[in-house]
This record gives sequence, structure tokens and C-alpha cells, in this order.
Amino acid sequence: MSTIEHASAIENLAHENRRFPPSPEFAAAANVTADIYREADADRLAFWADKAARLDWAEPWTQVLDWSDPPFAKWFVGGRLNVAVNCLDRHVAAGLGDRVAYHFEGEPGDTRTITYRELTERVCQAANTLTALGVQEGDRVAIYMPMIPETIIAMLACARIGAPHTVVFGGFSAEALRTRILDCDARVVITADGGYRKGSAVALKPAVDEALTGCPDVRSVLMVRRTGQDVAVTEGRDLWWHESVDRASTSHDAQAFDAEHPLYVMYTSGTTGKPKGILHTSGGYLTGCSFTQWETFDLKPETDVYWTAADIGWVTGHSYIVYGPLSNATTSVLYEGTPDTPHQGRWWEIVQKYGVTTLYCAPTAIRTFMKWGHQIPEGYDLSSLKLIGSVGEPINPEAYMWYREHIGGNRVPVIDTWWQTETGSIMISPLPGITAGKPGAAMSAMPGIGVDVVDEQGESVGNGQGGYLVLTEPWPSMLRTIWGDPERFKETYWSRFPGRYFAGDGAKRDEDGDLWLLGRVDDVMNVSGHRLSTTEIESALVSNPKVAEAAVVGVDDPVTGQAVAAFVILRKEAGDGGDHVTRELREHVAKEIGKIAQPRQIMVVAELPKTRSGKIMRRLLRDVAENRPVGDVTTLADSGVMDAIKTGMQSGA
Ligand code: 6R9
Repeated sequence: MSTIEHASAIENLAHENRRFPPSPEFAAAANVTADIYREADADRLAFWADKAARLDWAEPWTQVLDWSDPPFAKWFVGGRLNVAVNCLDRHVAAGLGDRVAYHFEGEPGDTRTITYRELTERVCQAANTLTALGVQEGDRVAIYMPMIPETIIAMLACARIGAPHTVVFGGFSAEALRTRILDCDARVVITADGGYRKGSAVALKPAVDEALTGCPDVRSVLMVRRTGQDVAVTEGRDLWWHESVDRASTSHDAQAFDAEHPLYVMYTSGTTGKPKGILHTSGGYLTGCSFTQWETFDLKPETDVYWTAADIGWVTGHSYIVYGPLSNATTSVLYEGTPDTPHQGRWWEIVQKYGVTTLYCAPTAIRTFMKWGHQIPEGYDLSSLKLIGSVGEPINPEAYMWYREHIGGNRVPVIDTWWQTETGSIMISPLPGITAGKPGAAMSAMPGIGVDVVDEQGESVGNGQGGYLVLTEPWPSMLRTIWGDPERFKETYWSRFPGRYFAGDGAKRDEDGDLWLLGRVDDVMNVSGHRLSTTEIESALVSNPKVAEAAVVGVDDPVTGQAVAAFVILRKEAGDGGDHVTRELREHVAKEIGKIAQPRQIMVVAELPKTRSGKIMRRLLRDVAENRPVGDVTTLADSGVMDAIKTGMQSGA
């Protein structure tokens, strides 16, 4: 093939033949059958109208979709609803007040069981307090909290009074918090003294104080006491939750808002430029996450114990810890801390303790568990699990197989779900009662969602080819704009392939037409004119039993344009590496996908730089591999990682 042909798409090198259909029992009891795809194809808008009718509307809509001014969509035009009422009051009214909404497990081992009735009362109290603080419909509220029930209560209280929230990761710096507060002009901040992480109390309030030195318009700070740490209190601005919310009335008359009323702004850090405030609205967003949670996780709200092990400050937490599960009256687990505190079996202890049926987490967690060894989960009873899922990054086939075998006991469906902050809910996934899953593949577009893979010119690629992932039709939970920057919204997502949503991810259709995600297109490497995906090479590395995690980047090369550089974390059994291991790994990649993909260098490291949602920050690795000063690290989960990597490299590891 010529370089020109290569340049038109991302090459598709890997092959996978394993298939895992659901058991006949699972399929027979599943919430949806294959008819759902036909139903959606026959009339997409009627399909979504039917799904929106799962919610309680105070006023019906008059039009399902208004797409007269693309890319600015309006869904369920004229409809009115209250999101918090849909998540709470209606379940209590239906007699489900005693159902557990959350089993909360604090990192130090403290627990709380919160029913739908109690959650409703707490949310009413918080709504009354926010109103008393002068928060009105449309005002923005920033939430900077640990993973505790009050975080959810705060979000729902905002939703209840029509005040869009912006949740900022508790791990982010004062500077990151300040830019987000300023960008959306929040006037109230809800925070805590601190939270527990890795066995110690980590302060949050000092970062708020520091951030607010540059935010003169913030008038109130509501603080939850979680750790009991000392906090500086600014008179007239700061007030304690237990002295305000806990004393407020537990009844609150909720008003309905327009379907397109803003629900929240969530900031995503792009690779360059300032973070984008992704705006989600009410009716379409709730329809999307409510329906997909029920459909994709085969949710049985009467009996399931559902656990999305993710941070609430990530969109996965918004859609699948808070809004999806609550709208479906689900019983969920909420865990505050890290997987290895106080021991590496903590997650599996939680699964056993609460009888978790459904676990949803990121591949980075799965690969960490692989590194620690399967002996750890083997010490617990995981037989309550009926479905396990993954989100956030491509799941390498070997990580999928490990998850399937050691967590799912080779008996439960595994779903790999692709979506983004921008999409609001799951867009590509197997349906567990229908699809014969392939390790590492997200398989097919969800019913009602239009997906295509296109080349540089925007033409659909054929089976067996890779290209750019696009969404071809508007969908209810889509972002409506970038907060305060509609031009950037158009430019970022809708200008590359006019009329279609450009996701920024590479994807391929395999010989059967099934979808595989290949990583961010910014990370695609160009080696001698071949466009190679980071994901496929990383998966080849992880398929070697010595490797737990791998990250590859393209680095400048005078001969080939770019060359592949790999950073690997070895499994415990593999020791510290050495020349023979890196040689073996280079040969392994050549054998698995071809000599063209062989890394020029392989560096053994102890950790990889990741965001709090577990995404590897390849641009920082590129800086290291090309001997540049390391760029912006403000969104790293652990800022010490880059120093460790650089030191390791200097000492010749
Ligand atoms: C939900 C979430 C979005 C980006 C997305 C893609 C990557 C997410 C994935 C996946 C391959 C999957 N991503 N799920 N890649 N397979 N199943 O992660 O949202 O934090 O906005 O990230 O994550 O690159 O474009 P967000």
C-alpha cells in the first residue's frame, strides 16, 4: 500500500477470535431482546419518546426533537419536569421509601445505609438551605467534595431548585478549582473539611480558601464535616452543613423546569487549551442515563446491588452513580476510598459484604488488580456478581479475559462501554442478554444511536478498516454546548465532518462489522507512513504474561518520522525487568502485530501518569521520551508520578 492510502485511515492490525455469548438463562431473563434494535431503527424519535415516558413529566412535550438550528439540539420541547423528583419523590410516592438508595462505605470503615425516604428528606433540607443562601433558578453552584453521601445530596438539591452544579474532582488543585468557578461564574461552593484517601485524612477546605482568593463573586461556602480536621472559617461566608442543612425543613415543594433547563456543567480537560465546560440539560440527559442504565446493565431494581466504582467528579459518577441509578430506584454502593486501603482486597470485600450484582469500573483498575495478582480476589466470595462492565479507556483483550475469569468467574457477561462526558450516557456497548462479546471490543451502537467510522474524507470505511469515530444523529443526552463558548462547541465537535459529531477517537470495524476503539486520534502514531493506534500496541504488550500495563507514544525519529516508545509496568511475577525482558517484549509485539509496530525503546516503570478517571496522559510520556520539560500536570491523579518516571530513566531503568 502507498503512503497516501495509509494516510486515509488508522491501520487495523490486531485479530481476535474469541466469542462469549450470554448464558441461555441470562438471555431468557434479560430486560431487552434483539427487537430493540429494530424498534429503534424503525422510528428513532418514537423510540426516544417512548424511553422519555419512563420519567414523570409535569407537562408533556410537544415535539421530540427540534434540530432546526444544528448543532444546537432541543429535546422534548415544551416538556417540564423536575430531575430530583424523578430520582426521589416519585419512588417514595410509589411505596419504595424504605428501599436502600446507597450503601455508603467510608474508607476508614464507617458505613451508612440511606433509604430513598431519607435521601429525599436530606435533599429537601439542602434545597431549603441553598434557597436561604439566595441561590435561585439558573445560578451555578460548585461542588468540591470527597466521595460521601452529601456530595450526592448537594447535586440533587441543586437539581431540585434548578441551579446547575459543577462538580470538581476533590483531587484537583486550588488553581483548577478557581478556573472552573470563574468559568461558570459560580456564586456558592459546597465542600468538606476533607476526605479519606489511602488511609489518611486529606484536606479540601484549604484549597477552596486558596481558590477563592481569586473569586470575589463567591458569597457562600457550605462545609460538610467529614474528617474533623481544623478548618479556617471566614465569617459571613462559610457555614457548616450540620448547623444549616441538618436544621432545615425536610419538606420542599419542587417546581418543574423546562426539559432544556441546564442540569450541570462538567469540565473536561482537553489536551490543549482551557478546560471545556460541557453543558447537560434535564429531560434528554435523564432519559439517556436512566434508560441506558436499565438496558446496558440489565438492571433489576428490586434485587440488584449496583456499584459504579468511579469518582462522582467524573461523568461516569454523574450518570451511573447518581442520575441513572436514582431515576431507576436502584440500590447502589458508594465507596469513598482507594482499592488498596487498608488492603488490596478492599473492593472484593465490599462485593462480598453487600452482595454486589453489578460492577462497573475502569480498565486501569482492572490492570492494577492484574498486577497485584488473582490470588487476592480469590480470597472472597464474588458469586453475587451477575454482570461486570468497563469504561474510560480501551480494555485490552487480556485485561478483559482476566476480568472475565477472575472477577466474573467465567460465568457473567462483560460489557465494554464507550462514551464521553459529551455524550452523557453510553453510546457503544454490547447488550448483555443479546451480544456475543469479543474481548476488547465495544461491539455496536446502542439502539437509537447512530455511529459510523469514516476516513479522512468522511467516507464510511469498510469492514476490516480503521478511521475516525463519528455519531451520525443527535441523541437525547448529548451535550448542548460548551458553557459560554458556542463557537468552540461548533468548531471542536461539528466542523471536522459537517453534520456529524466528531468524537476525537479512532475506531475500526472488524471483519464482522463490530466496533473496536483505538484511542484518541491525537495519540495516533505515524511510523514510516503507517498510522498506528496506541491501543493495539499496548494490548499486544499486555498480552504478554509479564506485563500488567503499557503505554505507548510516538516520538520523533529522523528516519521513520516517528518511532514507537513504550512504557511498561511489569506484573509482580516478572521481577524488575532487564534487557532480556525488553528484548522479549519487542519480539512479542513483532509477532503479535508486525515489525512495524515494534517499540524502538521499552522503559520499565513502576507507575504511569493518569488522570483521576484512569486515563493515561500520553502527552507527558512523550515529553519524557523526547527529553522535553514535562508539560501541565494539574489534572494528574498523583503528581509525583512524573518525577519517579524521570528519575527511573536517568538511572537507566
Ligand atoms: C465515560 C468517559 C471520554 C474518552 C473517550 C475515549 C475514552 C471511554 C471507552 C474509551 C475505549 C471505551 N473511552 N470509554 N475508549 N473504550 N469503552 O470516559 O468520559 O472522561 O469524557 O472520556 O474516554 O477516548 O473519548 P470522558
